[in-house]
This record gives sequence, C-alpha cells and structure tokens, in this order.
Amino acid sequence: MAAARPLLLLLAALGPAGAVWPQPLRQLSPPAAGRCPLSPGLFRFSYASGSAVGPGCAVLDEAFQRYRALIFGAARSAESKQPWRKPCTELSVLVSTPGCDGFPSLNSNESYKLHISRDSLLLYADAVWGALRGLETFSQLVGRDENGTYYVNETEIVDSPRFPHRGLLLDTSRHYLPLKAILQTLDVMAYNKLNVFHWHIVDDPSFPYESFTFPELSKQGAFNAMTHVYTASDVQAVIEYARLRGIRVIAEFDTPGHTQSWGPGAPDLLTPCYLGKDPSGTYGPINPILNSTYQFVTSLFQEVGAVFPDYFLHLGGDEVDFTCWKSNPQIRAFMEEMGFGGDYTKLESFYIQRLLDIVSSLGKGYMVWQEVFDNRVKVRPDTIIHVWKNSPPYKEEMANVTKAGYRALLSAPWYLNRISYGQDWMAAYQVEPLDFTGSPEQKALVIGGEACMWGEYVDVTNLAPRLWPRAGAVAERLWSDATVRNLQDAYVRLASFRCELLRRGVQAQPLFVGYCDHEFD
Ligand code: CP6
Repeated sequence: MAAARPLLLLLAALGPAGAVWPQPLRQLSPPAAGRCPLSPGLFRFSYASGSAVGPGCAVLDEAFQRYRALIFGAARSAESKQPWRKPCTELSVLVSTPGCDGFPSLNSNESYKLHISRDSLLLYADAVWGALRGLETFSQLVGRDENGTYYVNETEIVDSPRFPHRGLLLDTSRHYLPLKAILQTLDVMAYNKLNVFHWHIVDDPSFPYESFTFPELSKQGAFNAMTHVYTASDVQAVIEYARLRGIRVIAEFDTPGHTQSWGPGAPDLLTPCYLGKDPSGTYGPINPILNSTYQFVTSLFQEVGAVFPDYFLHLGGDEVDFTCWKSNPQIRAFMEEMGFGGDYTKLESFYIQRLLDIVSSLGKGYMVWQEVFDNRVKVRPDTIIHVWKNSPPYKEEMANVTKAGYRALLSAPWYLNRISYGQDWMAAYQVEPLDFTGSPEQKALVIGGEACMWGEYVDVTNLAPRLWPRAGAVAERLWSDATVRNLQDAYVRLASFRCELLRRGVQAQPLFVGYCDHEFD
C-alpha cells in the first residue's frame, strides 16, 4: 500500500505545520513565506474595529479562551497590559453580520478568510459561525519549532464548506453515554468542522431522555432511572455547548419501530402481539389504530419540539417489523376496514402521515430514514430523506430521492460502527456524494451527510478511538472541495491531525505504523 512508505510516516510524525484538516478551499502560501513567532504571554484574540460583534458575544469570547488553551496549553495565560503592536501578538477578528445569541441552522454562513502575515493576523467572517471555523483553522496552523517556540507561517486562506449538513450520529440507547463523553465529542466535531449532532437518543433497549410530560418513559425505560438518564439540564447543557461550537443538535425519536423501551412507561402505546387467539405478552411497534396513540405522540413531540431549538426533528421511520401487527386481530380488522389488503406498508404510511402532520403543525421541519420515502408516504416538500441502506445501492436511492424533488442526506457508506482490519477510513474518504445519475438540480438537493456511530458495540470506553480520526475522513469529504481526494496527501494530513488530536487529549486511534510526539502525555 502506497501510504505505508517510510517517507510518509516520517512526515506524519513531524506534523507539517500549515496542513489543515479538513483542507480549506484555497490556501496560498507565498514562496518565501515568513514565519511569525507567537508568544503565549503576549498573544491575544481581539475583535477588529468595525466588527459587527464584539466583547460580550459569548460564542466568540468563549472560543477565544478555548483556542488560547488549545494552542498554548491551559497553564499559560496572557499577561495583561502588554505594549501592543509587537508583531504577531494579536489575531484580529472581524465579523460583518451581527448576531451572537442565535442557533446555527442549515442556512448558516460558515465561510471565513484568514490573512497571516508578519504585519497582521486577520480573520474575516460573514457570521460568528464562520469565525469559529476560522479560529479552528488558525489553531491548526500554529506549530512549534525545535526550541519550543510557537509560530505560524505566512499564508492566505479562503474557506467555506462544500455541504451545509455535516453530521455525526451518536446512539445513546444501546449504551448510555455520559454527558462528558457527549460534550467531548462535540469538541472533536468542532475540530473537524462537523456541524450537526444527530442525537439518536432513544431506541429499543433504553429510553434515557427524561420527559417532563411523560416522566414514566425514562423511569421505566432507562437502564437506570437515576444514573442513566439525560435530565432537562443535561439536554440544555448539550444544546448550549453545541451552539457555542456552531453545532446544531437534531434529536431523533424514532417511531413506530425501535420503540420497545417506550412500552413500560406508556400503557397501550405499543401493539400487543398475539400467539393464535391470545396475546403473547410481547409487544411490537407503536399501535397505529388507537386515537390515544396520536394524543400521546402529539404531547411528546410538543415537548421535544420545544426543548430542541433546531427547526428539524428526526422522526425515524426505519426498519418497521410487521410480524406483530400481522398477528394482532384488531390490527387485521383495521387493515380490512381501511382497504389496505395485506399491505402493511400502507398501515405504516397511515401512522407516519399522521405523525408528520402533527409535527408540521408544531412548526417543525423533519428528517426521516429512507423507508418513509421508499414506502411512498406523502411528505412535505421540505422533508430531508436520510439514505442509510445499500439495497437498492445508495447511489440509486440518492438518484430516486432527488428525482422526486426531496433533499437527501447520505449515511449509507459512513457506518463507522462497522470495523474491519486495515485502513477503512480510506473507503469512507473516497465516497463521492454526488456520484449518482441525475441533473444538476438533483445534485443541488444533496445537503450533505452524516457519519453514524450506532451503539450496539460502543460505549464510553471505546467511543473516541472508534470515532476519531475515522469520522474525520467523512468530515473532509463533506467540507472540502470534490477535487480534494488524493489518498496519500490525505494520509499525511490525517495522520498529523490525529497526532494533534492526541495532543488535545482525544484518544484517537492510529491510522497505521508510526508515532506522535505527544502520544504519552
Ligand atoms: N437502529 C436504528 C440501528 C440501525 C438503524 N436504525 C442500524 C442498522 C444497521 C446497521 C447499524 C445500525 N441500530 N434505529 C438503521 C437506520 Cl449496520
């Protein structure tokens, strides 16, 4: 394998300062680039005069503190009242559009420009969200020479993302992830310029979301109702921590399947399965034929829609198993009454359609797994279809979804919970989301993708190494230009970035043979 060449390993170990992950759109380095030394004692971030945001903007005030600590280490702090205008003592940030208190959205502007010369260090952004991305890039440009002196090389960077939705799915139902692990993941997402945390918060095995409308759901459905729950304040902490990093939080409450854990805390919600003439004592998907079901989901989604500020909720809709519905005589009678024949996808659609109407009436948009589209459920034109299966091949599905005029989000090739021997990041990296048969209008409907970390075999002990740096491969595919796809070049930068992750305290696994300077810190 080409990437195994000793030269590349050496480069990775040295860590080429100036290599940025994910690669910016344009980076110009003058042929005789000068070098700016940075002094931990003197250096500061500041708001440029003329900036539409200034001190008091929490998103940037706090980012300045974080990036100072990331660059120089937490121990060092700025000595106050230094004589100013020494070279390279100040990164001046100019944001042209006001707004600090809002939440990022699908339409957020994340573009920025960085000007690094010995005369001035300048960061321009249209919005605070782009300034955050620019600060991350700046932090990756800072290197340390043989004497331990911090420096940044002269350069010009113009950068903006290729896709607006660059997500990571975490599953907190198969295994509970402590709040700290989620927050640390948000940090590393920001290092990778990922901007959507898809929180697959509940599923069959457990219901850790503490609902104030239906407290019994987690009391009866969590692995442990005291220790393995996300309280209202935990959820608020996640949302604010993410906001400060320009990350959206999209919660998924997957129905009508994947709801076993809801049953104990919500009487009559799930379908009783039958063995012959009698209930077997087991339960199936949500019972779609009772009015009480729709009252329940209305109240639950009212709460969830208010708790999670993002416009979009993820409503699931995947992998509905019809066995239990088929066994239940009341369901069969309802099928007859409705003229559905033996087609249980029609019953599934009946439920989903009503759910979508309920969520729409709450003023929310929605994302759904691809089965909802495959089963021809009537969805709102602004629905996002989440492509995760490989049957039909995902390229076909991307073509079909966009041909029908819906926006598409790609996850099928990015199941990071799947592992295999070797450099499997390369397969994730080589995916081209727009490589399907379709018109330019269809391609424009692809809003991005998400790396998925399903939790069957993942808990807090192995989350970080399984995610990083592999999710970084997806991050670069979604941020950088389509032409950025050279594996050898990516290998060198990703290996170096992985060493930087170790330096930042992230237990990122190695790509291949080699070492990092800070691997034992
Ligand atoms: N849970 C839910 C899952 C999966 C899906 N939905 C899943 C399917 C296949 C693999 C991994 C995860 N565990 N609710 C599919 C979207 Cl390989």
